[in-house]
Amino acid sequence: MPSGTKEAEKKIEALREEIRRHEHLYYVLDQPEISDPEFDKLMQQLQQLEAEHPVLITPDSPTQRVGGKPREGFVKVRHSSPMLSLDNTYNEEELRAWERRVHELSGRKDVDYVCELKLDGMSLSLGYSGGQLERGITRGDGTVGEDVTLNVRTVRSVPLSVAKEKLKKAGIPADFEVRGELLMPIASFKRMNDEREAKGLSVFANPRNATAGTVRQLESKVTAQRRLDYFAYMLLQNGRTYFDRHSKTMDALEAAGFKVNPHRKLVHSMEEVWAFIRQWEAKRETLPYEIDGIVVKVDRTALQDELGFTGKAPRWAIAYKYAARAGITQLEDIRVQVGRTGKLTPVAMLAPVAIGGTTVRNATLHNMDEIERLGVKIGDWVQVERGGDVIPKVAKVIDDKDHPRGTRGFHMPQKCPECGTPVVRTEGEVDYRCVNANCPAKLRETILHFASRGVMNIEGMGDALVNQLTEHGLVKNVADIYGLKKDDLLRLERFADKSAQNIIDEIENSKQLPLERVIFGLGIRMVGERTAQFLAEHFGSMEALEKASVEELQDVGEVGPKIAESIAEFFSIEANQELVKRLRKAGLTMRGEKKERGTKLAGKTFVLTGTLAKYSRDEAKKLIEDAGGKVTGSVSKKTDYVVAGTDAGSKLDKARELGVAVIDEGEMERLAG
Ligand code: 0OX
Repeated sequence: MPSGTKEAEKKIEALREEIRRHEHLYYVLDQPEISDPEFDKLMQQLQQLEAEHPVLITPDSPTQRVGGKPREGFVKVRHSSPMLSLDNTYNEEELRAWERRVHELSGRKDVDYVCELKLDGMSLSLGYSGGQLERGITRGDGTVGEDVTLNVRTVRSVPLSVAKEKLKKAGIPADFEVRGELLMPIASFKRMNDEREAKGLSVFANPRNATAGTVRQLESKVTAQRRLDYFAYMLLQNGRTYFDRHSKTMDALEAAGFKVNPHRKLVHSMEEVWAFIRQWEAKRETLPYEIDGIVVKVDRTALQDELGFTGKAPRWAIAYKYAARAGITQLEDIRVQVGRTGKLTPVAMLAPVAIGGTTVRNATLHNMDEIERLGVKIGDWVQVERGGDVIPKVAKVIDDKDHPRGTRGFHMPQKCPECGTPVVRTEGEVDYRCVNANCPAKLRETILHFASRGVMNIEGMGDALVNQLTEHGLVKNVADIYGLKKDDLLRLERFADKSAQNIIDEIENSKQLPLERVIFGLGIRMVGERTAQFLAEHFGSMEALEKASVEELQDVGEVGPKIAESIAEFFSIEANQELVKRLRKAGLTMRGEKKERGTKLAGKTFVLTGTLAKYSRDEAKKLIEDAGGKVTGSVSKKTDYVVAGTDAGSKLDKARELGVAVIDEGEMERLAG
């Protein structure tokens, strides 16, 4: 080993330990001690050191969570012992019957139980050897599952390795298997669906489906972005339960650094079990993930073994399922709602039905694809579900002799239900949209966006004011904001002289904000903050932007064909042209500094893959774009260069397949000058 390497090795290992500690604090205990940027800095330091000493990279390094995709899909693997599922009970009587059977079969009445939340995800086995994570396997049919190791490694609450001392302290052997529940927290689920929707992709129906879909997709980088979580609840050695009590297993797993659900309780009677069930029925909505019931387990392993199992479920554990928050009702009509971006969402108008304590009158049908998937017609009886704080949705059509089918099919309207402008569906996209900037339904959301902090920054123009302004017809589009007088505001409810003047001042000040803010404020679909900035820099004026053709728009680094079309479409509409004209007249900034980006890479398209040593993704992107190049996400024949760092995945394979030039970051720097 060269001198200095020993030194580096020490430094690297210390850094890894520190990062692992912070990962544990953040992802397992939910008690971070440092900020995200501080954590990122540690990771960057480690990445840098590892890039300088690639021989020192080990698979359990925190930098090695994401790693390409399995070459031949998911391999089938036999479980060490069957992965059992749970029998369900739905009421107190059934639960008592289960207890009676436990008493009868064991010949004793003083049985200890552990109550746990029944997490609504999918069960997953983790194999560790010498303290290192070797394999993640799905349940499959219980006997044979699929090897999803590469994806499981991206789940931050799953330890890639557990230190020997830690295992020893927890009383766990070096070779062991953990079983538990993989799930997607509600917030991750919502964010993912929002992103998919924005991209015109189909949405997942619930977090459980999303979990299964995520762990079974091939690209581990995608799994990493989706933020799954894992709770451990079983510890095995050679397929057998290791500790003599389940409660000990849970404590030991926790001590070893696994995430174990804190909402568990060792109890000594069915009364206590019942109290736990009642308590969580009321509190389930407060959890950041979905549960569908409570699991009750016999605590003593010896007793578990005595009780054994039937078919696929143990006799020593039972699930108590909460009444599904679902109801059956008739679909009276389907109406169409228009959002800020003009997206048309079909909404089910239902005969009122009580679900989990609230009366549900409408539910989302997401989009036309979903309506087709459900095969739903107006007049149908449908099952409506309400999960977490997710909006109610139509889950399925009921089709039996008591529930005759409806007859009226639904079609998306050809004109916007609010303003009559013809509706547009871009090829290859799921959603239909109204593209009229003055559409009243879009108005409220559009004004809020325009006035918000990162945009025109009109402080005080929030929900309450915008509601009043639109209701009174004072603001019919964003240009009307600049015609508002203090008197107009004073006539509104609860408006004092001082606050009215403040708003007028805020409006006046917003005129000074740069061109990119105005472009962003227009709310052109697919034009976010960054794209707006690129457009402003490239065209230098609103006028030039308005006149740009779809081809010219694509000369801008960030802009692909879809965005270009969306922009051109926006400016082709007369109402939008009129709007810009009025904003100009009101004195908003319509010119900006044209920033000449370099031309060394003009017309060249790059794809970045793997981890670069000197640059973050964003930095590399900026370097290329500043030199006039363009960075896209996927490799095609049109790609000029693939910049590959360490751990480059499928994009590298694709580049080789297509004969696209593969370069390293040094070469990238050289090209960019
Ligand atoms: C859950 C959950 C699932 C152990 C033997 C049969 C079922 N969804 O939260 N399964 C189990 O236990 C296995 N426990 C749980 N908490």
